[in-house]
Amino acid sequence: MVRVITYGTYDLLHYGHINLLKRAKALGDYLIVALSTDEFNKNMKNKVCVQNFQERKTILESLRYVDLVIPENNWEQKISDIQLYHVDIFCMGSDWNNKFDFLKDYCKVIYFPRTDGISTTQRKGEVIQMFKTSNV
Ligand code: C2G
Repeated sequence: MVRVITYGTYDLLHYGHINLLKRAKALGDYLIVALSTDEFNKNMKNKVCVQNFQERKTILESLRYVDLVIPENNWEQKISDIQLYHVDIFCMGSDWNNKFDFLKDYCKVIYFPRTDGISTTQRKGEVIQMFKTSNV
């Protein structure tokens, strides 16, 4: 069984996220997503999520591509995660190109081209704009 892991916030899930998860799962048989906790997002990633950890976890667990969701609490847990879950392949989108090459000592490292034209930040802006221009 080839085990794959990837990390992220996955707030306001969109097709860029799905493209990543689909390709990640296609690398092997079992996909683990290490999902950034609310504390990690707030304190270390300077991200404020629309959806809390439990909501984002529930959504990811419902996807056909995802087999297990674990918490991402800090930047330093990747090596221990890879060892603990016997991971064969680590993958991320290309906005993280080369940032995790140090993991090559522990497993295969793959960066997928990021999906253009979509981001959670863009989605937030679109919703704000909608409310500004409509009279809802
Ligand atoms: N992604 C993508 N295309 C997009 C948007 C995101 O391929 N248009 C990918 C990212 O490259 C990442 C994953 O989807 O691999 C999740 O994206 P985010 O939720 O933005 O994750 P991020 O904040 O980059 O957290 O330790 C690593 C961090 O937790 C990664």
